[in-house]
Amino acid sequence: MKAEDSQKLIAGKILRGESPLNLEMPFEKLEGFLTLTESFYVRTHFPIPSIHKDAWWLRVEGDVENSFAINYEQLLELASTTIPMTLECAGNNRSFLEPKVKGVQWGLGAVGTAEWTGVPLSILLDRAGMKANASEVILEGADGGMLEDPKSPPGQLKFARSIPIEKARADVLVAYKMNGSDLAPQHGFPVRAIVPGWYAMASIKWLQRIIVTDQPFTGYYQTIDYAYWKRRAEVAELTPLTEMQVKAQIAKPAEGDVVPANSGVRVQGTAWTSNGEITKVELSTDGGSTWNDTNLLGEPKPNAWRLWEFNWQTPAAARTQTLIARATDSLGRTQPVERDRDRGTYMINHLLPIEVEVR
Ligand SMILES: Nc1nc2c(c(=O)[nH]1)N[C@H]1C(S)=C(S)[C@@H](COP(=O)(O)O)O[C@H]1N2
Ligand SMILES: [Mo]
Repeated sequence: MKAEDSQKLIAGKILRGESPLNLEMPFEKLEGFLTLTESFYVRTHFPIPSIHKDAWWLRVEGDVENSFAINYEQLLELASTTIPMTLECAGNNRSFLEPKVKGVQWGLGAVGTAEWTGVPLSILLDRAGMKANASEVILEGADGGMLEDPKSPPGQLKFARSIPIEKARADVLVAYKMNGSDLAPQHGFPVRAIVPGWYAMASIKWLQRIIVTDQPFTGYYQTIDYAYWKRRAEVAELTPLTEMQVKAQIAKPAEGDVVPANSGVRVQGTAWTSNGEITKVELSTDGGSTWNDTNLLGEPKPNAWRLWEFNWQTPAAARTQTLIARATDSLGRTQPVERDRDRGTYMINHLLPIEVEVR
């Protein structure tokens, strides 16, 4: 794979699309455990809705005893919690797929970690009182429009996704702060969902409606887009994407970088998984022939990435070296060597070699 030379930068981020707006963090700019809001990738499907917080209401409805609406001021009065959490777009790393596939051509930077502050969704669900048959919660954003995809519904469509009741009650946040400040418009102002451990399409921005239901939700972004082929008795079924897959990424050095020969070079990156923690990140500097354990930094935090580093003693002679990182988690899961094509254009976590010039 080759570094792209002609990347257009907007305020330090790689422009992947103007309308809808898609911006990627150059991953070699990794700042530390937390990603600054101004560096954080942006993924939108429709124009960013402009919502005044005084005019915003969140409705909780469907299979509940008491449907209600809550405004911004009232939401901020409820008990809140703050957690660091990694958001990764399900299409992160797509530009490395061979053969090429459709979709935003993300490199390494459609991922970031921020501190999110919000009200546990369970508090709102308890207030509404879910009926006994409730099985899922649909989260709907205020953004929408018409799509050209012949498989999309004709007319207006809103961005919406569902999560099972157990997950909704467990750790989902109705968030109004990112890294200690009000959400920025592009990140979902005034309020977004934060669904820990799941690919970021579930973390609905510009949240305006929570619909409790006893039926599996089969909306466009649930079953046609953001779905993959899962085999049951060898029959492929379109299955909504859910949890992030275990992955390590190398931030520094970056693809094509020149590093000094016969020197100590610090290789740095991040690794994450869902539902467990990262227990090991290995690094190969010889294209996968031999592997070294790297140092995991800091403490593990649920559903947030872990920084790692390795002090690489570079060879004395000038040559191209291939670096590969490989993460393993506490559930014994590790990254596949080969791409599973049933995953379509999503869930890209097979091993990704990068080439570095030793000079
Ligand atoms: N309402 C709404 N929510 C959304 C989206 C969207 O287009 N509309 N995009 C989703 C996708 S695919 C991703 S990767 C994340 C991106 O969040 P960010 O822009 O804050 O990084 O938001 C998710 N939530
Ligand atoms: Mo995404």
